[in-house]
Amino acid sequence: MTNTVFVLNGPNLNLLGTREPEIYGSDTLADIEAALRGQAEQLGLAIEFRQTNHEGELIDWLHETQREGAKAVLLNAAAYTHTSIALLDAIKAIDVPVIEVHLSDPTKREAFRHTSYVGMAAVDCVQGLGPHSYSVALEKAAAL
Ligand code: CA2
Repeated sequence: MTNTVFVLNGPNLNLLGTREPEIYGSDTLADIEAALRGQAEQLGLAIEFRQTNHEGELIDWLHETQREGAKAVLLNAAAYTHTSIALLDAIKAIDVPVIEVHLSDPTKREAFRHTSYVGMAAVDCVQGLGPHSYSVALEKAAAL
């Protein structure tokens, strides 16, 4: 196993910081990445930080984490969280532990966000803390 933690971000998160700050805060994804890199250095971890708007690419990347022997995955699958059985199957198909991450708390929002397919296979979940969700999730990954 390597000391690399993959941080995988799903659709529309490239637009973070541009809209709905009352829900998601005003940090951009680049801000979150920078903070996480600093924290990872302290923890002796390497970070592979990515974002895609494509479901299949998230699945390819999950498979890649297995080939690369990643320590863990932090996964904010965004809306695919609530729709993608393919993502659920991909998480179940790898041995790498996946921690589900959300900026907001989907369980306190619309009913269609209450189902998480990612959560059915993830080892843990951190949500509702804004960008700090990523930081708490990285601490949890370090402790795995
Ligand atoms: O709270 C989260 O992190 C979510 O994963 C964010 C997703 C949403 O579908 C999930 O239910 C919860 C939405 C990501 C879209 O992010 C944007 C933020 C600001 C501006 C545009 C997109």
